[in-house]
Amino acid sequence: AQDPDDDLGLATKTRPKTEKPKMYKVILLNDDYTPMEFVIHVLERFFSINSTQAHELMMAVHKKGMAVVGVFSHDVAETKVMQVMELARQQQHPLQCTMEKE
Ligand code: TYC
Repeated sequence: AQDPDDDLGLATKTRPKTEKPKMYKVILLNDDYTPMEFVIHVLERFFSINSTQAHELMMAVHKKGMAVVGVFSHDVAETKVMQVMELARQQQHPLQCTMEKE
C-alpha cells in the first residue's frame, strides 16, 4: 500500500543555488511634443548615457517610435521609469517611459 519511495514529491528537484534575477527593459516612447533636448537630458541624467549617444538614442526613438534605453533589475527599472515620468510631469511634457520583462 505504502510506497517506501513515496516522498510526496518534496525537495526532490535539484537546481542551481542562485537563481538569475529577471531583467527588465526600460523603453522610451516617441511623441510629437516633448522637446528633443529634454529627452537627451533625461538619457544623460537617469541612464548615464553620454551626450553623443544620448542624441543618437533620442533620434532612434523619434524615428522608430520607441527604443530600449537600458536593461535593469526590477527595482532599478521601476525607479528609472518613475524618475523619468516624474520629471516629464513636472515640466509638463507628455513623454512616456515604460518597462517590460526581458
Ligand atoms: N518627437 C519629438 C519631437 O519631434 C522628440 C522626441 C524624441 C520625443 C524621443 C520623445 O522619446 C522621445 N520633438
